[in-house]
Amino acid sequence: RASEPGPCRLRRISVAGSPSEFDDHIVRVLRHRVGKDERAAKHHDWYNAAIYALRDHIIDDWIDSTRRTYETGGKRVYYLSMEFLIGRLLRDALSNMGMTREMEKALAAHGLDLAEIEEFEPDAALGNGGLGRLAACFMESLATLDIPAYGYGIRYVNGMFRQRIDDGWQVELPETWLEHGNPWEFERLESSYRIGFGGEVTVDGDIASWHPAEQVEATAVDTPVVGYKAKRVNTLRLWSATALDPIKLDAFNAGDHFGALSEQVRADSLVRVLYPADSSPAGQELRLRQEYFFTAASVQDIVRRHMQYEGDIRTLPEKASIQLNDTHPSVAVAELMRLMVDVHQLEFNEAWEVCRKTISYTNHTLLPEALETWPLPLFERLLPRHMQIIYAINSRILREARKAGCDDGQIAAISLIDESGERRVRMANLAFVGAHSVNGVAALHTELMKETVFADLHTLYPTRINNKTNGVTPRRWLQQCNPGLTRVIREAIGDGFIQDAEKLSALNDLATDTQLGERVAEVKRANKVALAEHLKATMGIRLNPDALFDVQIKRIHEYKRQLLNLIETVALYDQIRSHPERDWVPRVKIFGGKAASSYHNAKLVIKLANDIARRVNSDPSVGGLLKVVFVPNYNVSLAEKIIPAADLSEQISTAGMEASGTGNMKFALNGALTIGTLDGANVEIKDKVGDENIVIFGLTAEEVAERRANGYDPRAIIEGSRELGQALSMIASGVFSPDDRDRYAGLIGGLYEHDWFMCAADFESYAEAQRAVDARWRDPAAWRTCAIRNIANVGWFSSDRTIGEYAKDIWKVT
Ligand code: HBZ
Repeated sequence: RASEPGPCRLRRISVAGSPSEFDDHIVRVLRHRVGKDERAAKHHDWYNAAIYALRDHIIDDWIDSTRRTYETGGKRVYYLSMEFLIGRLLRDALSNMGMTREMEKALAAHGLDLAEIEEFEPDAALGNGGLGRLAACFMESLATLDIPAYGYGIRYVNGMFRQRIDDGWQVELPETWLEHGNPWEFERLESSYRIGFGGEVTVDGDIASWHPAEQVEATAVDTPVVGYKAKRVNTLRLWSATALDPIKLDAFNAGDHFGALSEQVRADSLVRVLYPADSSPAGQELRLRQEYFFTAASVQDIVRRHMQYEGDIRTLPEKASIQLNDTHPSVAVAELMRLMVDVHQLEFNEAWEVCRKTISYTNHTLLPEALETWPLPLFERLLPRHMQIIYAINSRILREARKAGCDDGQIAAISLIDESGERRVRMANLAFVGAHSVNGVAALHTELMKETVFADLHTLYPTRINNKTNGVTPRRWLQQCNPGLTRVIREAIGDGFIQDAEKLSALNDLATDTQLGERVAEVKRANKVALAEHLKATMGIRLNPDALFDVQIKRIHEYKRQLLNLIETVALYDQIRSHPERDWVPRVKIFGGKAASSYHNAKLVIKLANDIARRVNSDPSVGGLLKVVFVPNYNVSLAEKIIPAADLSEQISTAGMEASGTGNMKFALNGALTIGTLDGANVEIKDKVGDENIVIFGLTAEEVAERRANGYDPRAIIEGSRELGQALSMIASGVFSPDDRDRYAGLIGGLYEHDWFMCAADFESYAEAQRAVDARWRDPAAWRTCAIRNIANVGWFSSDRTIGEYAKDIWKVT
């Protein structure tokens, strides 16, 4: 049997087993792989030894999983994503391997603390935000559900930038996560492919051939992804780039020392940085090159594997499902067609069938400015053969559309080429037509996809769009980040919920149980103390753990409306100063998030948060009733510390603009109350937890659209609200920026003029909702019941459920 231990297999150490075996293993690894003896080893050496030793165990399961897939000849899922925001892996791998206790004991034998060792691991920040983190949760759930899968992406040498706050301003520093090596990865030199760019296409009879002007080599670097209880270990395959001719010796010998290295420099640049914009495509040639580079390498790898085992490209859809995470890998449609038509000489129509049956596409945004398009001349210069294929696809599609009775307007909207100005290739349309399934990431988002960006394509292909509401892995986002709460839940209802999060619903029967309520509250308080200690140590700020911790952590974007939260914070500050005698609920307002480097208003919002924090935190008249904190360098590891400590989760985007959100799910799972708009997955969270266990405010998506269409006058609203007007004038007049009184004049002026994101329209209802939150807080027993009801009813938002739906409806894998 495939799962039988081979001769080299390590013996799995059970919890009951002797800790010294694993300890011996670590010490051996420390000597022979790290090259240190126990006495000379520094913390970092132990960190490496711990991971290498754990890895040895993982490898056995990894090899078993791979072998099992080959032997059963099952279908594989390929998740193509420009981003995988996996964060740290040690705790996740230990926990899913069931080896946390062994590791703790083994390290303790050397006077080391696992929690301390964990802090040495850099975050693998290979993503911007939700889209990249979703890919990471999906990889974990795929392994947990025992679905054979590969994640394909780019091994960025510099991931998401590190954010430093200098005098309140965001400063971007390079992320150097690979500086001290990466003990998790395996370079696979045998899996490498030549990726071409530019050049020309020749035709011989029916056969076209592309002769690229440049080529680089893509080499696979694999990281194991361990599922819960190590049922399966899948592969995250990230591509690195090297020049075919790293040093051109003739140039070098002729004295051109830089020119000799130019090819390698060009290759390096492909995998050097993650573009740090999460909503407006960079539109630069290097980005298109990155997209093609990783997509082509992945598709070639998939086709090679298929041909090696099946020998017939026409059976590809039976053995492979390729999921495109947004449009960044859309060019897969053209690349797969090119391989089938030009290399495997399939007839175009037959290839098109195979392509569509294999590929599916997930959309993550409706923001029109976020939809990727490429100038046609750039696309054609870089990928001339793909451009021809796209034209060929387009003519097929437009003929179909004509036949179906589409008018000129509809034809123009469906076309893969945007002809409205400078001609551009529409990557979303390419993905849509090249896929058999197009899904949104929350129910509302999916409906809006049908009504807005994809309205005409949806008319032509009415069954293609479907919904797959996002989810998060309960292993990382409950079990690992909140061991205290996990213990309390386990003692109440057993530990089935870790594998089947919907089992959390058993907590409903205990929602009013005083003892459970108190235990949940104790854990929350302990998590708040731990966060307060962390922020004391890292930022020097003192927080009262008995205050309400009110948290908004996510990318900084106008549609997410951190500004609305800040304006309300200022209004509250003003109120507390004016009426210090009232019974205020002490609050800590916690903000965190990065702004795209070129996003001026988002960076200004960060500065505003810091300016407000400085003023409010040093004002003795608020008497500690209000504290404002902007936590620098928000990332996955910080999320793991902050979310378990939150009382209130801010999910306040302008309705219709947040595709789903996934932070909203993590907070609720950890017992926070949500204050939010009817946007993205908030709508479904409300349905699950019930109206009385969430605080909803603001305009609906429909009302937002209606106001935008029929004229919206923010000035009138501002002038009609004393509280809002007062808060805005405090900000605009420089109360928080005495060193530069006009700093926020433009930002606030914009609210009077257009206020696209409707902060003014929603202010009053938001402020009222916040006071309703205060009222709830004053009744601790009711608050605890509400926290338990949230935990009990959001199990559905497990990425296991989401992946189960993809597997059944889209990929047809079991
Ligand atoms: O994807 C997010 C959505 O905003 C959020 O609502 C959703 O929950 C999440 C998962 O479905 N989108 C992103 O995070 N998008 C990006 O990070 C992004 C990155 C590069 C781009 C465009 C978008 O070029």
